[in-house]
Formats: sequence, C-alpha cells, structure tokens
Amino acid sequence: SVPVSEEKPVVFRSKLPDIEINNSQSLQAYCFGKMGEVAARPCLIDGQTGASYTYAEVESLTRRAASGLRRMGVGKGDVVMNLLRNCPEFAFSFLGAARLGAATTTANPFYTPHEIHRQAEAAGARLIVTEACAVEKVRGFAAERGIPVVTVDGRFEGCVEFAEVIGAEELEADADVHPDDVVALPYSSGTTGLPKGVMLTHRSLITSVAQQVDGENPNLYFSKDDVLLCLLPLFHIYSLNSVLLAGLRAGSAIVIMRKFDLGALVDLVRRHRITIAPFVPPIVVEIAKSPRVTADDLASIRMVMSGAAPMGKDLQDAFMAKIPNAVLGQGYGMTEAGPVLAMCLAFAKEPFQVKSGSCGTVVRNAELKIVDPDTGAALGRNQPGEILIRGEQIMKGYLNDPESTKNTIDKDGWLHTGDIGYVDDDDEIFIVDRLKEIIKYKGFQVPPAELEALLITHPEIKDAAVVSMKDDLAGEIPVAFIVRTEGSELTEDEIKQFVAKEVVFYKKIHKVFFTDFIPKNPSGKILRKDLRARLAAAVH
Ligand code: 4UU
Repeated sequence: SVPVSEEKPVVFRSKLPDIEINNSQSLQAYCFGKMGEVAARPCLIDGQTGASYTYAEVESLTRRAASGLRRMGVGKGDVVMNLLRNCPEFAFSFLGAARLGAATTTANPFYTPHEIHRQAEAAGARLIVTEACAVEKVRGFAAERGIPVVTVDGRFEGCVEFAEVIGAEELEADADVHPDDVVALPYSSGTTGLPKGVMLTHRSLITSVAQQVDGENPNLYFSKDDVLLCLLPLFHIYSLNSVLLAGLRAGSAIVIMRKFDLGALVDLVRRHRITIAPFVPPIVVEIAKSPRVTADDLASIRMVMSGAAPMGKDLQDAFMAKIPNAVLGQGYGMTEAGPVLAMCLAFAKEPFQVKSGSCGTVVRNAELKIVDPDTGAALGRNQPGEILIRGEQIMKGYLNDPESTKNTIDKDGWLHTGDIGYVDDDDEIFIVDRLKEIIKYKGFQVPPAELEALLITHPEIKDAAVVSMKDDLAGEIPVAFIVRTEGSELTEDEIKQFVAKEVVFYKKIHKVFFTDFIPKNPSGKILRKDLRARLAAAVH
C-alpha cells in the first residue's frame, strides 16, 4: 500500500482545552463578575499612601467616576485620555469611562508636549485625566480645544480635581455596549510606521483576560489570596491587561506602585506579602544583579512573570537561582494581539514542565501559525518563521487607518506579528528575531519612523535611518545613521540634543553614525537589515 506521510501540524493550539467565554457582556461586568465572593476583600492598595479599597468600594468608585465623567460631558463613543503613572484613579477612570460606553486612550505622562498632543488629537480625546508632572504640558493645548483636564494629585488652575469628579452619586445604569465597541485605545506602531490607535473592544479584552485566568485549570493562575504587584505602567497594555484586568477578574489584591526603585520594591513585597510579580527583563536583570536584594526579601513571591522583550536562558537561570521558590516564566504579548499570544504553562493551576528561555505556549481559544515570511507557507515545528495569531482577542483594527489594518490582519483573520520564532516539540514558542522595525528599549516601543521623521526636519540633515543596537541593560537602544547636507559640520552631540528635546527619555538617540547614503530598496524602504549588519561589522 502507499505510505501515508504524517501531516505536519500547521496550526498550533494550547495544551489546555478551549473554554466557554462569555464575551458578549461589558468588560466591567466581566471583571466584577465574581463580586458576590470578593466584595469585602482587598482590591486595590495604593503602595505610596497605603490606602486600601475593597472590591465593593472599587466597584462603587467606578460608578461614581462614571457619573462624574458624564457630568463633564463624556458619553458613549467618546475617548478619555489617561495620562497617568500608576495610581488607583487610573482604574476608577478607566472603568468609569467603560460604564459610559467610552474608551480610554493611555499615554505616558513623561511624554513631551508634542507626543501628548499628537496622540490626544489623533484619538479625539474629550477629556484628559493627568497628574502634576504633566499638567503644564496639556493645559494650553486642552484650553485651546475646550478639553477639560482632571488632576489626581492636587488643585491646578483651570483643572478639576479627581476628588470632585468622584461625587456622591453613582451612575444608575451602565450604557448599553456592543461587544465590538472600543474600550481601550493604546497606541502602538505595530510592524511599521508611526504609532496608531489600537482598537481593543469589550470582546477582545474579555477574551484575552479569560484566556489567561479563567477555566478549571487557568493558564495564568491568580487566586483570591494572591497579591499582585502592579509596578509596570498601566498605560502599557501588558500591565493594563495582565495585571489590572486579570487581577480584578481573579479577585486578587493589586498593590499599585508608582515608580520603580529597588528599595521601595523590596519594601512593598515585604509589607504586603506580594505573591505575583509581573516584570520586564531589565527589572529581572537588576534584581538578579543586586546584592542588596536577598532571597529572603522576596520570599513571599510564588510567581515571576516577564514579558514585552526577550529574556534569554542565561538571565532566566540566574534569576531563578536568586528566588528558588518562585516559578519564573514569560508571557508574550503585542498590543494589537489583544495583547497576549502566549503564556508560560508553568503558571497554570496544574502546571506543566517548561523550558527556560521559552516565551510560553499559545493561549487557549486561539490559533497560532508560523509562516515563511517570503512565501507565506505554513511551517511545521522547529522551523523559524513569522508568528501569526487568530482569535476573538485580537484588535478590531487601527483607528481611522484601514490600510494599516489590512496590512496587519489578513483576509482570513490572521494577525501578522512581525516577530520571528518557532514552536518546539512541546508546543513551546521561542522568539529568535524581529522582522518589524520597532525597537524595544526596556520593553518600551521606540518607533524608528517617528525618529526619522523628526531627524529630517533638521535643516542640516539630508537623510536619516534609525535602527536598534543590542544593549546589556536596556535590551536594545536606538542609534541613527545620518547623511548631513553638503558642508555641514553638525556633530553627534548636536543631533542627540535635537532629538532629546522632542521625545520621551527612552526614545533618545544613543549613537550617531555619519554616512554618505542610506541603503533603500527601489520603493524607497530603508534596508534596515543592511544597516544592522554594518553595525555588527563595526562592533566586532
Ligand atoms: C520576546 O510588549 C507588548 C506586550 C507584552 C505583554 C503583554 C501581556 C507581555 C506579557 C503579557 O502578559 O506589546 P508591544 O506592542 O509593546 O510590543 C510587542 C512586541 C512583540 O511583537 C515582540 O517583538 O514586543 C516583543 N515581545 C517579546 N519579545 C513581547 N513579549 C516578548 C517576549 N519575548 N516575551
């Protein structure tokens, strides 16, 4: 008889069975879905002040925030901008806006005025919630456009204090929302170009959170007795989704930390007996290297999660030696993917054996494919290619940008990540390279296109290209190739300063290489691979 060749698995799935996900409700109803069991338990704890709010209090505060936001003119379909470091008000405002059927766009309060205005404008923000460090940067802009500014940490002329927004009365009933209504609008440059508004709907975020923390054997097991450290910024989707929303859904206590500092971190871990610590690789490095932090300091922690940038096997092993009683693993996310594509299965309630250096296994209720980036053909196990994901958790699309949406989500619903990786024999995913141009400085996005656009506005810069260079502490740093105009003696320092004035600290140019031309393909696309090869050759 004819031998039947065994068919290669081309679609990868979780080892956990699919579950039923009720994603046709509102995100807030889903997150507070177990109120009966958790009402009197601690929900949010402000690490700075020690203020603690129970689940019942937080739910009520979000209803009061909703009522206050409505009084200030926010309604269904509107966008509120949260320009905040981590604080309880972030959650009150986010969930309050959701109750009104409004969406929240999140941004870093350390952005420059230009970066803030651009996002506020593009997102169509109707109201800005911010704090002292950013008030001066938005006040003029907001006044010109008649956008009210709310501050969480004090009284400022022309602004409204958050305490006033949270009046006595609660919103009587949430607005009716459709599962496809947008609830979060983070900005991401995706695989190419400038930052774009990523439309995450009630359906996508419920699905994503459920894929992590729901089911009889949750992939990411958070219990009511867990205490989560919310240190990563809530304006980034990792913390918003996998810490705040997932923590609320699971009924855990969430300790909110405003600013990273090793001493303060150890203090909070000890004081609140933190059990779950979501980190990014640079924080893992710092803890692994610091003689000041002992195993004893971290004794209460049972789970350490890393994500947003690669964590190699060496670092993972070094860290595990420091905190032997905790499980250390990775989550793999991308804003557009809702955001979680893969999660370490050692985090499951009934954990699996996993390998160091892996960024997890595809989440349940989703499909993952690896394709040849040139031909689009699906690849089997152990063959690196572009990672594609499909499921109800992915974004609805980019705001007002059908072209970029079409280039990211194909006609069959697969979202193209721009990451290169493979799936091994045990369904574990390893990321090995990046096809897309984005640079990740300590997990923060640095879009080269944005820096290039800025650089060529300089009268003495004829052409510019920005690429990443490996860095021990930050993972990657942005460096620029510059073609000066004829006769120009513009210096490296002048260029660095020119950029530094216009961008948030992590987008600063770290090195400048002067060159005669920027290599481009016939359609004018910068050949970044060639530039990275030039860097590698110069370094070694
Ligand atoms: C190698 O970084 C994120 C989201 C991260 C996240 C979210 C929820 C991690 C765990 C979690 O539970 O989003 P973006 O849009 O800022 O950046 C996306 C890109 C990816 O495409 C990939 O290139 O960041 C990189 N990345 C990683 N790289 C994200 N996670 C990892 C990882 N290893 N674990």
